[in-house]
Amino acid sequence: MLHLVAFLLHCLPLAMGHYDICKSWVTTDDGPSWEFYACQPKAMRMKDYVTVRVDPPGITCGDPPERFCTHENPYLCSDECDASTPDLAHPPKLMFDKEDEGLATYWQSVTWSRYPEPLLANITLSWNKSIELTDDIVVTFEYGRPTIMMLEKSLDNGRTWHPYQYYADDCMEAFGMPARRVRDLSTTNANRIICTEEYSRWAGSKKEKNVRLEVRDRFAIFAGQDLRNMDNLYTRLESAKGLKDFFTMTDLRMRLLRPALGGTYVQRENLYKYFYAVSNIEVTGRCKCNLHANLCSFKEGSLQCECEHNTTGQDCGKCKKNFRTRSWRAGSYLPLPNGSPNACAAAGSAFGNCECYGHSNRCSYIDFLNVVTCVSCKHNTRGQHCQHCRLGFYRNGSAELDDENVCIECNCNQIGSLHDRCNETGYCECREGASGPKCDDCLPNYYWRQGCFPNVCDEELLICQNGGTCYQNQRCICPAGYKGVLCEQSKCDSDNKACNSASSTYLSLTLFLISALILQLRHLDF
Ligand SMILES: *[C@@H]1O[C@H](CO)[C@@H](O)[C@H](O)[C@H]1NC(C)=O
Ligand SMILES: *[C@@H]1O[C@H](CO)[C@@H](O)[C@H](O)[C@H]1NC(C)=O
Ligand SMILES: *[C@@H]1O[C@H](CO)[C@@H](O)[C@H](O)[C@H]1NC(C)=O
Ligand SMILES: *[C@@H]1O[C@H](CO)[C@@H](O)[C@H](O)[C@H]1NC(C)=O
Ligand SMILES: *[C@@H]1O[C@H](CO)[C@@H](O)[C@H](O)[C@H]1NC(C)=O
Ligand SMILES: [Ca+2]
Repeated sequence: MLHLVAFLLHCLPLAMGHYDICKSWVTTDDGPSWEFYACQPKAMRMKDYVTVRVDPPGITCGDPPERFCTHENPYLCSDECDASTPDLAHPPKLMFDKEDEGLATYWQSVTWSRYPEPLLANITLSWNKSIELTDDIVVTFEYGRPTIMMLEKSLDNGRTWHPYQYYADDCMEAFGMPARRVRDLSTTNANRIICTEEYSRWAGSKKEKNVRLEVRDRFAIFAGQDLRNMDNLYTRLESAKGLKDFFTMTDLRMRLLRPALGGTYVQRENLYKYFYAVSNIEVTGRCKCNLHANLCSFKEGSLQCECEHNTTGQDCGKCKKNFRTRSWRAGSYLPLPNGSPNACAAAGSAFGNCECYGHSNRCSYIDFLNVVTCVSCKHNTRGQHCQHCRLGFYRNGSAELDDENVCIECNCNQIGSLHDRCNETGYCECREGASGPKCDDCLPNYYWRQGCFPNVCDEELLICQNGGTCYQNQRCICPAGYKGVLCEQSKCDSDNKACNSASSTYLSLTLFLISALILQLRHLDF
Protein backbone atom coordinates (compact mmCIF):
# COMPACT_ATOMS: atom_id res chain seq x y z
CA MET A 1 0.00 0.00 0.00
CA LEU A 2 1.33 3.34 -0.99
CA HIS A 3 0.46 5.92 1.56
CA LEU A 4 1.57 9.35 0.50
CA VAL A 5 2.74 11.61 3.22
CA ALA A 6 0.76 14.79 3.19
CA PHE A 7 1.97 16.58 6.25
CA LEU A 8 3.02 19.98 5.03
CA LEU A 9 4.16 22.49 7.55
CA HIS A 10 3.32 25.72 5.83
CA CYS A 11 4.79 27.88 8.52
CA LEU A 12 8.32 26.73 7.77
CA PRO A 13 10.42 28.88 5.54
CA LEU A 14 12.25 25.83 4.22
CA ALA A 15 9.01 24.28 3.09
CA MET A 16 8.20 27.13 0.78
CA GLY A 17 9.15 28.14 -2.68
CA HIS A 18 12.49 26.56 -3.24
CA TYR A 19 13.28 23.31 -4.96
CA ASP A 20 9.77 21.89 -4.80
CA ILE A 21 9.46 20.59 -8.38
CA CYS A 22 11.68 17.98 -10.05
CA LYS A 23 10.67 18.57 -13.65
CA SER A 24 8.34 20.55 -15.84
CA TRP A 25 7.06 20.22 -19.39
CA VAL A 26 8.37 23.17 -21.36
CA THR A 27 8.09 24.22 -24.97
CA THR A 28 11.18 25.44 -26.73
CA ASP A 29 12.10 26.13 -30.35
CA ASP A 30 12.83 22.40 -30.74
CA GLY A 31 9.38 21.48 -29.53
CA PRO A 32 8.08 20.44 -26.10
CA SER A 33 10.29 18.50 -23.69
CA TRP A 34 10.95 17.94 -20.00
CA GLU A 35 13.18 20.27 -18.07
CA PHE A 36 14.68 18.96 -14.82
CA TYR A 37 15.48 20.71 -11.54
CA ALA A 38 17.00 19.89 -8.17
CA CYS A 39 14.12 19.05 -5.86
CA GLN A 40 13.45 18.02 -2.25
CA PRO A 41 10.44 16.83 -0.24
CA LYS A 42 8.49 19.08 2.06
CA ALA A 43 9.33 19.26 5.75
CA MET A 44 7.23 17.00 7.95
CA ARG A 45 6.66 16.15 11.61
CA MET A 46 9.14 13.33 11.81
CA LYS A 47 7.85 12.02 15.12
CA ASP A 48 4.96 10.45 13.20
CA TYR A 49 7.34 8.01 11.46
CA VAL A 50 9.72 7.11 14.23
CA THR A 51 10.29 3.96 16.24
CA VAL A 52 11.41 4.48 19.82
CA ARG A 53 13.41 2.41 22.25
CA VAL A 54 13.94 3.23 25.91
CA ASP A 55 16.89 1.80 27.85
CA PRO A 56 17.74 0.20 30.21
CA PRO A 57 14.90 -2.34 30.50
CA GLY A 58 12.73 -1.55 33.50
CA ILE A 59 13.42 2.20 33.39
CA THR A 60 9.77 3.03 32.61
CA CYS A 61 7.81 3.53 35.83
CA GLY A 62 4.81 1.47 36.94
CA ASP A 63 6.06 -2.10 37.04
CA PRO A 64 5.78 -2.55 40.00
CA PRO A 65 3.48 0.45 40.71
CA GLU A 66 5.27 3.36 42.32
CA ARG A 67 4.41 6.60 44.10
CA PHE A 68 6.04 9.89 43.21
CA CYS A 69 5.79 13.54 44.09
CA THR A 70 6.87 16.81 42.48
CA HIS A 71 9.35 19.53 43.30
CA GLU A 72 6.44 21.95 43.71
CA ASN A 73 4.79 19.66 46.21
CA PRO A 74 7.62 17.56 47.61
CA TYR A 75 5.82 16.11 50.63
CA LEU A 76 2.56 15.22 48.95
CA CYS A 77 3.61 11.99 47.33
CA SER A 78 0.25 10.74 46.26
CA ASP A 79 0.75 10.53 42.51
CA GLU A 80 0.99 7.01 41.24
CA CYS A 81 2.47 5.35 38.21
CA ASP A 82 1.00 1.93 37.41
CA ALA A 83 1.79 0.26 34.10
CA SER A 84 -1.20 -2.05 34.33
CA THR A 85 -3.74 0.76 34.66
CA PRO A 86 -4.13 2.75 31.42
CA ASP A 87 -4.93 6.00 33.22
CA LEU A 88 -1.84 5.73 35.44
CA ALA A 89 0.62 4.26 32.91
CA HIS A 90 3.37 6.30 31.23
CA PRO A 91 4.64 4.26 28.26
CA PRO A 92 7.16 5.65 25.69
CA LYS A 93 4.52 6.17 23.00
CA LEU A 94 3.12 9.12 24.97
CA MET A 95 6.15 11.15 23.82
CA PHE A 96 4.81 11.07 20.27
CA ASP A 97 1.03 11.36 20.59
CA LYS A 98 -1.04 14.43 19.88
CA GLU A 99 -1.49 16.50 23.01
CA ASP A 100 -5.07 17.37 23.78
CA GLU A 101 -5.61 20.84 25.14
CA GLY A 102 -4.75 21.01 28.79
CA LEU A 103 -3.52 17.69 30.02
CA ALA A 104 -0.08 16.54 28.92
CA THR A 105 0.57 12.84 28.34
CA TYR A 106 4.10 11.68 29.02
CA TRP A 107 6.60 8.88 29.37
CA GLN A 108 7.94 8.68 32.89
CA SER A 109 10.92 6.90 34.39
CA VAL A 110 11.19 5.17 37.76
CA THR A 111 12.21 7.43 40.65
CA TRP A 112 15.77 7.82 41.90
CA SER A 113 15.37 5.24 44.67
CA ARG A 114 18.88 3.89 44.06
CA TYR A 115 20.58 7.22 44.75
CA PRO A 116 23.58 7.81 44.76
CA GLU A 117 23.82 5.37 41.82
CA PRO A 118 23.07 7.62 38.83
CA LEU A 119 19.60 7.54 37.30
CA LEU A 120 20.36 6.92 33.62
CA ALA A 121 18.04 6.49 30.67
CA ASN A 122 18.50 6.41 26.91
CA ILE A 123 15.70 7.30 24.52
CA THR A 124 16.60 6.24 20.99
CA LEU A 125 14.58 7.38 17.99
CA SER A 126 15.10 5.53 14.70
CA TRP A 127 13.73 6.37 11.28
CA ASN A 128 15.49 3.74 9.18
CA LYS A 129 15.94 6.57 6.70
CA SER A 130 18.24 9.55 6.56
CA ILE A 131 16.43 12.76 7.31
CA GLU A 132 17.50 16.40 7.26
CA LEU A 133 16.43 18.70 10.07
CA THR A 134 14.65 21.87 8.98
CA ASP A 135 13.72 23.24 12.39
CA ASP A 136 14.68 22.92 16.07
CA ILE A 137 14.39 19.60 17.86
CA VAL A 138 12.21 20.39 20.88
CA VAL A 139 11.99 17.97 23.81
CA THR A 140 9.34 18.82 26.40
CA PHE A 141 9.86 17.73 30.00
CA GLU A 142 7.19 17.71 32.68
CA TYR A 143 8.27 18.20 36.33
CA GLY A 144 11.58 19.86 35.48
CA ARG A 145 14.30 19.48 32.86
CA PRO A 146 17.30 17.20 33.42
CA THR A 147 20.35 18.84 34.97
CA ILE A 148 22.64 16.75 32.76
CA MET A 149 21.82 15.20 29.40
CA MET A 150 23.18 14.90 25.91
CA LEU A 151 22.03 14.24 22.38
CA GLU A 152 23.76 11.82 20.07
CA LYS A 153 22.99 10.98 16.48
CA SER A 154 23.76 8.30 13.96
CA LEU A 155 24.04 8.58 10.20
CA ASP A 156 24.17 4.83 9.56
CA ASN A 157 21.06 3.36 11.21
CA GLY A 158 22.67 3.11 14.62
CA ARG A 159 25.96 1.42 13.76
CA THR A 160 28.03 4.43 14.81
CA TRP A 161 27.07 7.34 17.05
CA HIS A 162 28.36 10.89 17.37
CA PRO A 163 27.76 13.52 20.05
CA TYR A 164 25.29 16.17 18.87
CA GLN A 165 24.83 18.54 21.79
CA TYR A 166 25.62 18.56 25.50
CA TYR A 167 23.34 20.03 28.16
CA ALA A 168 24.20 20.67 31.82
CA ASP A 169 23.62 23.17 34.59
CA ASP A 170 27.42 23.29 34.81
CA CYS A 171 29.06 22.31 31.53
CA MET A 172 32.59 22.41 32.89
CA GLU A 173 31.77 20.15 35.81
CA ALA A 174 29.61 17.69 33.86
CA PHE A 175 31.53 17.44 30.58
CA GLY A 176 34.71 19.49 30.97
CA MET A 177 33.44 21.85 28.28
CA PRO A 178 32.95 25.61 28.46
CA ALA A 179 29.32 26.68 28.15
CA ARG A 180 28.42 28.16 24.75
CA ARG A 181 25.36 29.37 22.99
CA VAL A 182 24.53 28.73 19.34
CA ARG A 183 23.83 32.44 18.94
CA ASP A 184 27.51 33.11 19.59
CA LEU A 185 28.73 30.81 16.80
CA SER A 186 29.88 32.25 13.49
CA THR A 187 30.12 31.15 9.88
CA THR A 188 33.45 29.45 10.49
CA ASN A 189 32.23 27.18 13.29
CA ALA A 190 28.52 26.82 12.55
CA ASN A 191 28.61 23.04 12.89
CA ARG A 192 30.47 22.99 16.18
CA ILE A 193 29.28 20.58 18.89
CA ILE A 194 28.60 22.68 21.98
CA CYS A 195 27.63 22.32 25.61
CA THR A 196 24.87 24.68 26.68
CA GLU A 197 23.59 25.64 30.14
CA GLU A 198 20.51 27.39 28.79
CA TYR A 199 18.09 24.51 29.26
CA SER A 200 19.33 22.81 32.40
CA ARG A 201 19.20 25.35 35.21
CA TRP A 202 16.38 25.40 37.70
CA ALA A 203 16.75 28.82 39.26
CA GLY A 204 14.70 31.36 37.36
CA SER A 205 13.33 28.88 34.84
CA LYS A 206 11.11 26.52 36.80
CA LYS A 207 8.30 26.95 34.35
CA GLU A 208 10.42 26.30 31.28
CA LYS A 209 9.78 22.85 29.93
CA ASN A 210 11.61 22.69 26.62
CA VAL A 211 15.11 21.58 25.71
CA ARG A 212 16.16 22.53 22.19
CA LEU A 213 18.66 21.62 19.57
CA GLU A 214 18.79 24.99 17.86
CA VAL A 215 18.60 24.31 14.13
CA ARG A 216 17.10 27.70 13.25
CA ASP A 217 19.78 29.62 15.10
CA ARG A 218 22.40 27.69 13.16
CA PHE A 219 20.61 28.42 9.88
CA ALA A 220 20.41 32.05 10.90
CA ILE A 221 24.20 32.26 10.98
CA PHE A 222 24.00 32.13 7.18
CA ALA A 223 20.43 33.14 6.39
CA GLY A 224 20.18 36.02 8.88
CA GLN A 225 17.48 36.69 11.44
CA ASP A 226 14.04 35.42 10.31
CA LEU A 227 15.91 33.27 7.76
CA ARG A 228 15.32 35.83 5.01
CA ASN A 229 18.45 35.05 3.05
CA MET A 230 17.93 31.37 2.37
CA ASP A 231 19.94 31.59 -0.85
CA ASN A 232 23.04 32.18 1.20
CA LEU A 233 22.24 29.17 3.36
CA TYR A 234 21.75 26.93 0.33
CA THR A 235 25.02 28.15 -1.14
CA ARG A 236 26.83 27.38 2.09
CA LEU A 237 25.21 23.96 2.43
CA GLU A 238 26.79 23.05 -0.90
CA SER A 239 30.21 24.47 -0.19
CA ALA A 240 30.97 24.21 3.53
CA LYS A 241 32.39 20.83 4.41
CA GLY A 242 30.31 18.84 6.87
CA LEU A 243 27.56 21.46 7.14
CA LYS A 244 24.87 19.43 5.35
CA ASP A 245 25.77 16.35 7.36
CA PHE A 246 25.43 18.28 10.59
CA PHE A 247 21.68 18.50 10.01
CA THR A 248 21.37 14.91 8.73
CA MET A 249 20.67 11.75 10.74
CA THR A 250 19.00 8.37 10.70
CA ASP A 251 18.74 8.02 14.48
CA LEU A 252 18.70 10.35 17.46
CA ARG A 253 19.54 9.33 21.01
CA MET A 254 18.81 11.32 24.13
CA ARG A 255 20.98 10.27 27.05
CA LEU A 256 19.42 11.41 30.31
CA LEU A 257 22.20 11.55 32.88
CA ARG A 258 20.78 13.40 35.93
CA PRO A 259 17.20 14.48 36.60
CA ALA A 260 15.98 17.88 37.76
CA LEU A 261 17.02 18.48 41.36
CA GLY A 262 14.76 21.41 42.17
CA GLY A 263 17.58 22.91 44.22
CA THR A 264 21.28 22.53 44.81
CA TYR A 265 21.27 19.20 46.62
CA VAL A 266 19.61 15.86 46.33
CA GLN A 267 17.37 15.25 49.34
CA ARG A 268 18.06 11.66 50.25
CA GLU A 269 15.03 11.38 52.48
CA ASN A 270 12.69 12.17 49.61
CA LEU A 271 13.85 10.47 46.42
CA TYR A 272 10.29 10.16 45.08
CA LYS A 273 10.56 13.57 43.47
CA TYR A 274 13.50 12.76 41.20
CA PHE A 275 12.64 11.17 37.85
CA TYR A 276 12.35 12.00 34.13
CA ALA A 277 9.06 12.75 32.39
CA VAL A 278 8.96 13.58 28.66
CA SER A 279 5.67 14.65 27.12
CA ASN A 280 6.76 15.41 23.56
CA ILE A 281 9.69 15.14 21.17
CA GLU A 282 9.24 17.35 18.13
CA VAL A 283 11.55 16.63 15.22
CA THR A 284 10.86 18.63 12.08
CA GLY A 285 12.68 17.68 8.94
CA ARG A 286 12.49 16.18 5.52
CA CYS A 287 13.55 12.94 3.91
CA LYS A 288 17.04 13.18 2.52
CA CYS A 289 16.64 12.36 -1.17
CA ASN A 290 19.85 13.93 -2.47
CA LEU A 291 17.78 16.55 -4.33
CA HIS A 292 16.35 13.86 -6.60
CA ALA A 293 12.78 13.66 -5.21
CA ASN A 294 10.07 15.99 -4.02
CA LEU A 295 7.91 13.28 -2.46
CA CYS A 296 8.64 10.92 0.39
CA SER A 297 6.19 8.18 1.25
CA PHE A 298 5.68 5.83 4.17
CA LYS A 299 5.81 2.28 2.79
CA GLU A 300 6.04 -0.98 4.73
CA GLY A 301 6.91 0.88 7.89
CA SER A 302 9.70 3.01 6.44
CA LEU A 303 10.05 6.36 4.75
CA GLN A 304 11.14 6.15 1.15
CA CYS A 305 11.99 8.82 -1.43
CA GLU A 306 9.95 8.74 -4.66
CA CYS A 307 13.02 9.13 -6.82
CA GLU A 308 13.11 11.13 -10.05
CA HIS A 309 15.97 11.88 -12.44
CA ASN A 310 16.30 8.12 -13.10
CA THR A 311 17.77 7.54 -9.64
CA THR A 312 16.72 4.84 -7.20
CA GLY A 313 17.26 3.65 -3.63
CA GLN A 314 15.87 4.78 -0.27
CA ASP A 315 17.73 8.12 -0.56
CA CYS A 316 17.88 8.19 -4.41
CA GLY A 317 21.52 7.41 -3.79
CA LYS A 318 22.26 5.55 -7.01
CA CYS A 319 21.34 5.43 -10.68
CA LYS A 320 18.63 3.12 -11.94
CA LYS A 321 19.71 0.10 -13.91
CA ASN A 322 20.49 1.05 -17.52
CA PHE A 323 21.03 4.65 -16.45
CA ARG A 324 24.59 4.23 -15.28
CA THR A 325 26.48 5.76 -18.15
CA ARG A 326 28.12 8.23 -15.79
CA SER A 327 28.52 7.92 -12.06
CA TRP A 328 25.72 8.98 -9.74
CA ARG A 329 25.78 12.47 -8.27
CA ALA A 330 23.57 14.23 -5.77
CA GLY A 331 21.58 17.14 -7.13
CA SER A 332 22.87 20.57 -6.19
CA TYR A 333 21.22 23.71 -4.81
CA LEU A 334 23.46 25.62 -7.18
CA PRO A 335 23.24 27.55 -9.38
CA LEU A 336 20.45 29.50 -7.70
CA PRO A 337 17.51 29.51 -7.92
CA ASN A 338 16.73 26.13 -9.56
CA GLY A 339 19.90 24.17 -8.85
CA SER A 340 21.25 21.31 -10.95
CA PRO A 341 19.43 17.99 -11.19
CA ASN A 342 22.60 15.99 -12.00
CA ALA A 343 20.31 13.33 -13.41
CA CYS A 344 21.45 9.84 -14.26
CA ALA A 345 21.82 9.22 -17.97
CA ALA A 346 21.01 6.21 -20.10
CA ALA A 347 23.59 4.64 -22.33
CA GLY A 348 23.36 6.27 -25.70
CA SER A 349 22.24 9.63 -24.40
CA ALA A 350 24.67 12.39 -23.59
CA PHE A 351 27.85 10.45 -24.28
CA GLY A 352 27.43 8.76 -27.58
CA ASN A 353 27.61 5.00 -27.14
CA CYS A 354 30.38 4.70 -24.69
CA GLU A 355 29.25 2.71 -21.64
CA CYS A 356 31.50 3.24 -18.61
CA TYR A 357 29.38 1.31 -16.08
CA GLY A 358 29.16 4.40 -13.94
CA HIS A 359 32.89 4.52 -13.21
CA SER A 360 33.64 7.57 -15.34
CA ASN A 361 31.92 10.79 -16.29
CA ARG A 362 33.97 11.38 -19.40
CA CYS A 363 34.62 9.71 -22.72
CA SER A 364 37.16 10.64 -25.29
CA TYR A 365 37.64 9.81 -28.94
CA ILE A 366 41.04 8.37 -29.84
CA ASP A 367 41.65 9.37 -33.42
CA PHE A 368 44.26 6.89 -34.61
CA LEU A 369 42.43 3.91 -33.07
CA ASN A 370 39.01 5.21 -34.06
CA VAL A 371 37.51 4.26 -30.71
CA VAL A 372 35.68 6.09 -27.99
CA THR A 373 37.04 5.26 -24.56
CA CYS A 374 36.19 6.12 -20.97
CA VAL A 375 38.57 8.55 -19.30
CA SER A 376 39.82 8.34 -15.68
CA CYS A 377 37.94 5.22 -14.65
CA LYS A 378 37.18 5.35 -10.92
CA HIS A 379 36.62 2.64 -8.31
CA ASN A 380 39.89 0.91 -9.31
CA THR A 381 38.62 0.00 -12.74
CA ARG A 382 40.36 0.36 -16.10
CA GLY A 383 39.71 -0.38 -19.75
CA GLN A 384 37.81 1.16 -22.63
CA HIS A 385 34.53 0.76 -20.74
CA CYS A 386 36.05 0.67 -17.25
CA GLN A 387 35.15 -3.02 -17.43
CA HIS A 388 38.40 -4.44 -16.01
CA CYS A 389 40.05 -4.15 -12.62
CA ARG A 390 43.30 -2.25 -12.23
CA LEU A 391 46.44 -4.28 -11.61
CA GLY A 392 46.58 -5.25 -7.99
CA PHE A 393 42.79 -5.60 -7.85
CA TYR A 394 40.45 -8.47 -8.69
CA ARG A 395 36.84 -8.76 -9.69
CA ASN A 396 34.27 -8.95 -6.87
CA GLY A 397 32.19 -11.98 -7.83
CA SER A 398 29.11 -10.77 -6.01
CA ALA A 399 29.10 -7.27 -7.49
CA GLU A 400 27.76 -6.23 -10.87
CA LEU A 401 29.97 -4.40 -13.31
CA ASP A 402 28.41 -1.05 -12.40
CA ASP A 403 28.87 -1.52 -8.65
CA GLU A 404 31.31 0.75 -6.82
CA ASN A 405 32.70 -2.33 -5.08
CA VAL A 406 33.39 -4.20 -8.30
CA CYS A 407 37.16 -4.34 -7.77
CA ILE A 408 38.75 -5.63 -4.59
CA GLU A 409 42.34 -4.94 -3.66
CA CYS A 410 44.58 -8.07 -3.88
CA ASN A 411 46.43 -7.10 -0.70
CA CYS A 412 49.27 -9.54 -1.35
CA ASN A 413 51.80 -9.76 1.43
CA GLN A 414 54.75 -7.74 0.18
CA ILE A 415 57.38 -10.12 1.51
CA GLY A 416 55.63 -13.41 0.91
CA SER A 417 54.44 -12.76 -2.64
CA LEU A 418 56.27 -12.38 -5.93
CA HIS A 419 54.30 -9.29 -7.02
CA ASP A 420 51.11 -7.46 -6.05
CA ARG A 421 48.84 -9.00 -8.68
CA CYS A 422 46.42 -11.82 -7.97
CA ASN A 423 44.18 -14.19 -9.92
CA GLU A 424 40.43 -13.88 -10.39
CA THR A 425 39.69 -15.35 -6.99
CA GLY A 426 42.10 -13.08 -5.14
CA TYR A 427 45.00 -15.52 -4.81
CA CYS A 428 48.48 -14.00 -4.92
CA GLU A 429 51.59 -15.70 -6.33
CA CYS A 430 53.80 -16.79 -3.48
CA ARG A 431 57.54 -16.98 -3.08
CA GLU A 432 59.08 -20.33 -2.19
CA GLY A 433 57.89 -21.54 1.18
CA ALA A 434 55.03 -19.00 1.49
CA SER A 435 51.36 -19.97 1.26
CA GLY A 436 47.81 -18.75 1.81
CA PRO A 437 45.68 -16.58 -0.50
CA LYS A 438 47.71 -13.50 0.40
CA CYS A 439 51.03 -15.37 0.89
CA ASP A 440 51.20 -14.33 4.52
CA ASP A 441 51.52 -17.91 5.81
CA CYS A 442 54.29 -20.47 5.49
CA LEU A 443 54.09 -24.00 4.16
CA PRO A 444 54.59 -26.79 6.71
CA ASN A 445 58.28 -27.15 7.63
CA TYR A 446 58.90 -23.44 7.02
CA TYR A 447 58.98 -20.66 9.57
CA TRP A 448 58.14 -16.95 9.14
CA ARG A 449 60.83 -14.40 9.72
CA GLN A 450 60.38 -11.59 7.18
CA GLY A 451 59.64 -14.28 4.63
CA CYS A 452 59.45 -18.04 4.86
CA PHE A 453 62.61 -20.05 5.57
CA PRO A 454 62.99 -23.82 5.83
CA ASN A 455 62.96 -25.09 9.40
CA VAL A 456 66.40 -25.66 10.89
CA CYS A 457 64.91 -27.84 13.60
CA ASP A 458 61.47 -29.18 14.50
CA GLU A 459 59.73 -31.88 16.48
CA GLU A 460 59.64 -34.47 13.71
CA LEU A 461 62.64 -34.96 11.47
CA LEU A 462 65.09 -32.27 12.43
CA ILE A 463 65.11 -33.00 16.14
CA CYS A 464 67.70 -31.26 18.33
CA GLN A 465 69.92 -33.88 19.83
CA ASN A 466 71.59 -34.45 23.16
CA GLY A 467 68.87 -32.59 25.07
CA GLY A 468 68.98 -29.46 22.92
CA THR A 469 65.72 -27.48 22.46
CA CYS A 470 64.38 -26.11 19.23
CA TYR A 471 63.94 -22.32 19.27
CA GLN A 472 61.10 -21.19 16.94
CA ASN A 473 62.23 -23.66 14.28
CA GLN A 474 65.21 -21.40 13.74
CA ARG A 475 68.00 -23.00 15.75
CA CYS A 476 68.78 -25.53 18.42
CA ILE A 477 69.73 -24.22 21.82
CA CYS A 478 72.38 -26.72 22.86
CA PRO A 479 73.23 -27.79 26.42
CA ALA A 480 76.74 -27.02 27.61
CA GLY A 481 79.23 -29.28 25.97
CA TYR A 482 77.34 -29.72 22.69
CA LYS A 483 77.24 -27.80 19.50
CA GLY A 484 76.36 -28.18 15.87
CA VAL A 485 73.15 -27.28 14.06
CA LEU A 486 71.30 -30.08 15.82
CA CYS A 487 73.66 -30.22 18.88
CA GLU A 488 74.79 -33.49 17.44
CA GLN A 489 78.39 -32.77 18.23
CA SER A 490 80.24 -32.92 21.52
CA LYS A 491 82.60 -30.03 22.14
CA CYS A 492 85.11 -32.31 23.81
CA ASP A 493 85.59 -35.72 22.23
CA SER A 494 87.57 -38.31 24.11
CA ASP A 495 90.41 -37.02 22.02
CA ASN A 496 91.50 -34.05 24.08
CA LYS A 497 93.01 -32.17 21.18
CA ALA A 498 89.57 -31.55 19.74
CA CYS A 499 88.91 -29.25 22.67
CA ASN A 500 91.55 -26.90 21.42
CA SER A 501 90.14 -24.03 19.60
CA ALA A 502 91.80 -24.07 16.16
CA SER A 503 91.22 -27.68 15.22
CA SER A 504 87.80 -27.79 16.85
CA THR A 505 86.63 -24.80 14.79
CA TYR A 506 87.89 -26.55 11.70
CA LEU A 507 86.17 -29.75 12.69
CA SER A 508 82.87 -28.16 13.59
CA LEU A 509 82.88 -26.23 10.34
CA THR A 510 83.30 -29.49 8.48
CA LEU A 511 80.52 -31.09 10.50
CA PHE A 512 78.32 -28.10 9.93
CA LEU A 513 78.79 -28.37 6.21
CA ILE A 514 77.98 -32.05 6.30
CA SER A 515 74.86 -31.58 8.36
CA ALA A 516 73.80 -28.68 6.14
CA LEU A 517 74.21 -31.01 3.20
CA ILE A 518 72.05 -33.60 4.94
CA LEU A 519 69.44 -30.96 5.57
CA GLN A 520 69.45 -29.95 1.95
CA LEU A 521 69.02 -33.57 0.90
CA ARG A 522 66.15 -34.04 3.31
CA HIS A 523 64.60 -30.88 2.06
CA LEU A 524 64.66 -32.22 -1.50
CA ASP A 525 62.58 -35.18 -0.36
CA PHE A 526 59.54 -33.06 0.39
C1 LIG B 1 23.11 4.68 26.56
O1 LIG B 1 23.81 4.59 25.33
C2 LIG B 1 25.23 4.62 25.48
C3 LIG B 1 25.84 4.58 24.12
O2 LIG B 1 25.55 5.72 23.41
C4 LIG B 1 25.68 3.47 26.32
O3 LIG B 1 27.08 3.55 26.49
C5 LIG B 1 24.98 3.51 27.65
O4 LIG B 1 25.34 2.37 28.39
C6 LIG B 1 23.49 3.53 27.48
N1 LIG B 1 22.87 3.75 28.76
C7 LIG B 1 21.87 3.01 29.19
C8 LIG B 1 21.32 3.39 30.51
O5 LIG B 1 21.39 2.08 28.55
C1 LIG C 1 14.54 -0.26 6.61
O1 LIG C 1 14.26 0.20 5.31
C2 LIG C 1 14.60 -0.71 4.29
C3 LIG C 1 14.36 -0.05 2.95
O2 LIG C 1 13.11 0.53 2.87
C4 LIG C 1 13.77 -1.99 4.46
O3 LIG C 1 14.13 -2.93 3.46
C5 LIG C 1 14.04 -2.57 5.84
O4 LIG C 1 13.22 -3.68 6.05
C6 LIG C 1 13.77 -1.54 6.91
N1 LIG C 1 14.21 -2.06 8.19
C7 LIG C 1 13.45 -1.97 9.27
C8 LIG C 1 14.03 -2.53 10.51
O5 LIG C 1 12.34 -1.46 9.24
C1 LIG D 1 14.64 9.04 -17.27
O1 LIG D 1 14.39 8.02 -18.21
C2 LIG D 1 13.21 8.17 -18.97
C3 LIG D 1 13.09 6.97 -19.88
O2 LIG D 1 12.81 5.84 -19.11
C4 LIG D 1 13.27 9.46 -19.76
O3 LIG D 1 12.06 9.64 -20.48
C5 LIG D 1 13.46 10.62 -18.81
O4 LIG D 1 13.61 11.82 -19.53
C6 LIG D 1 14.70 10.39 -17.97
N1 LIG D 1 14.81 11.46 -16.97
C7 LIG D 1 15.92 12.12 -16.78
C8 LIG D 1 15.90 13.18 -15.75
O5 LIG D 1 16.95 11.92 -17.41
C1 LIG E 1 31.52 -7.18 -3.19
O1 LIG E 1 30.37 -6.51 -3.66
C2 LIG E 1 29.26 -6.58 -2.78
C3 LIG E 1 28.07 -5.93 -3.47
O2 LIG E 1 28.31 -4.58 -3.72
C4 LIG E 1 29.63 -5.86 -1.48
O3 LIG E 1 28.55 -5.93 -0.56
C5 LIG E 1 30.85 -6.52 -0.89
O4 LIG E 1 31.26 -5.78 0.27
C6 LIG E 1 32.00 -6.53 -1.90
N1 LIG E 1 33.10 -7.28 -1.31
C7 LIG E 1 34.25 -6.69 -0.99
C8 LIG E 1 35.28 -7.58 -0.38
O5 LIG E 1 34.46 -5.50 -1.19
C1 LIG F 1 43.53 -18.83 -8.17
O1 LIG F 1 44.59 -19.48 -7.51
C2 LIG F 1 44.19 -20.47 -6.56
C3 LIG F 1 45.44 -20.97 -5.86
O2 LIG F 1 46.44 -21.18 -6.78
C4 LIG F 1 43.42 -21.58 -7.25
O3 LIG F 1 42.97 -22.51 -6.30
C5 LIG F 1 42.24 -20.96 -7.97
O4 LIG F 1 41.56 -21.96 -8.70
C6 LIG F 1 42.71 -19.86 -8.91
N1 LIG F 1 41.53 -19.23 -9.51
C7 LIG F 1 41.41 -19.03 -10.80
C8 LIG F 1 40.15 -18.44 -11.26
O5 LIG F 1 42.32 -19.31 -11.57
CA1 LIG G 1 2.48 13.43 24.87
